[in-house]
Amino acid sequence: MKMTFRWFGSKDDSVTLEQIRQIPGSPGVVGTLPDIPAGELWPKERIAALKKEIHDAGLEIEVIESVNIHDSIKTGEPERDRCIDNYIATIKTLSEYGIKVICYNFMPVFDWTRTNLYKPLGDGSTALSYEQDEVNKINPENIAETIAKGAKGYSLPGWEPSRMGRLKELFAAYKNITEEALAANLKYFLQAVIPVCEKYDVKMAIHPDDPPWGIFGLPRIVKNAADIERLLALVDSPYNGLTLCSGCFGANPQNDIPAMIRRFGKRIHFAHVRNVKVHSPGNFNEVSHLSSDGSLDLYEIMKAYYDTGFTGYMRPDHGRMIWGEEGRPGYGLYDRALGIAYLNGLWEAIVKANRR
Ligand code: DNO
Repeated sequence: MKMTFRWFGSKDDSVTLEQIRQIPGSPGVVGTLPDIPAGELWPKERIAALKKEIHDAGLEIEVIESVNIHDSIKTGEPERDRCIDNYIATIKTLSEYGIKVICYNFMPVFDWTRTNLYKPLGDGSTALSYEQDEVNKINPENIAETIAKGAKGYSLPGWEPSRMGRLKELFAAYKNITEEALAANLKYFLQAVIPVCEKYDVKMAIHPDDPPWGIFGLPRIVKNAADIERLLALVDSPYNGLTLCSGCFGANPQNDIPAMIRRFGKRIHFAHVRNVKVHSPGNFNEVSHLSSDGSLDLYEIMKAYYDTGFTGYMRPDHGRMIWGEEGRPGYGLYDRALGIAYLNGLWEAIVKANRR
């Protein structure tokens, strides 16, 4: 297991590389170039500069989260071929700079969605939360403005800025896209990129839909074990793999995370490990990583990774805002650093217990 920490770049992140380096174990960096719109080529100089900056700080980068997928690829419009060509060229360049895993998602229009970015948890900390009733009240075409109002100058942390001004147009484009059509479009994309990934040794790791159920009437195809089974079969190569996000899948209590890790272990290239507290169907909030704070048993999750011989990349995931920190919701320094320390502690104990 290789521990990592997500970083959005010096312009877009309140956390510095120097701070990341001081986290116990100096985790690897999961980087990105957030200003490059989906569908465009990642210029070689930008990738080189990102790698140099991280290296100069004494850290490594082997994972990108994300190279986003243009909507024409998801909807199957003619523009997709140009976007796929750019994606392929980007994979090749990333491989030249030592990138081993690319995390991406195939969610229509919105990446992860929450209804409150600052829900008070009662101990003075805040965390991201989701209430289905609130989502049901939202007109999705105005959702960017609705949610941004509560976001203190950040747009919703995971969203792709280039899509936010085009919501009406995007909803229209997905009007007739069923889950089957979306899966067929994913297959078209994977059939084009996976041979390149095999040649250049870069693994694709799809992120689940967050939350793992349909929202705003849009199709979603990465919600549960049955969906994973289907997507891994679209192109049956180890390079067509998963980002298994425990907190995301775990928002639906029917998703048994340790069982999913054991079942799909060999195809999991990137593990996002965090906890979540589910209150009732469709309602949850994020919590610290500690098992007793949420609905998931992080020991059982780490044990499942150990038992399957996991050698991929792992990172703590969304943290609460604690100790007065201000930053990108879910992506502050303190609670994610506590998360790493806890995950490393669980891992060390499991490794040593199994040696005896
Ligand atoms: C949420 C993240 C996601 C993820 C993308 C991958 O915190 O895990 O936004 O980066 O879905 O494309």
